[in-house]
Amino acid sequence: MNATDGPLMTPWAVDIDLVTGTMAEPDRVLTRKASDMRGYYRDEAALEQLIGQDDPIHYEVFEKRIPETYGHLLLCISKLYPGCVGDECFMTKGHYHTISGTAETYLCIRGTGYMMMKTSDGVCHSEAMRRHRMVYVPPHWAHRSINTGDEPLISFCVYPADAGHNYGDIATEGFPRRVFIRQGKEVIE
Ligand code: S6P
Ligand code: ZN
Repeated sequence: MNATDGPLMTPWAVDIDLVTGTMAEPDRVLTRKASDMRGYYRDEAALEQLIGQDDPIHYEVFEKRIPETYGHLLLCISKLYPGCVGDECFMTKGHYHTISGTAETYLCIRGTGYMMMKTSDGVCHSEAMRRHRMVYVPPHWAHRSINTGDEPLISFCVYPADAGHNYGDIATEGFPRRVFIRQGKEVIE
């Protein structure tokens, strides 16, 4: 396959505020609320309580419109709000890429937390996320962001445009480790 297949794209640029973590004029905003997260947290009753209160936004993904085809790169801002379900920190659903052999970079712009990663044979690895730290998610690793702080955890992500998202396997398998805040301290178990 040739990366120049298809119509020639005109070069373009986007402004990203590295202090606030805001992308100017995104083409698409994906929003996940507490009610989209059923099945992901340990304390299901606490999640239902949260949904019943005001069903808060867990995270938003701000994207530019880019063809999801070989040769292009997708870029987005991932904004994960602070909070807990029971004592478990807010997190993204997490996914493998559908083309599992594709990597991803996460440059953390703001906030603190973890990138939790796992392979299909159950090996787990986490990397701390904090401002100005870049996490490299290698091919074949499922990945989930977890916010342990009290401000949004914001990252700038770049990955192959044809990678795709496989949520189904993680929805079934889960991750071997979860992150909690207990008595003001992080607990990973
Ligand atoms: C895409 C990249 C991020 C996530 C976003 C939300 O490959 O990893 O943009 O989509 O952080 O997470 P999730 O697991 O719900 O897609
Ligand atoms: Zn990804």
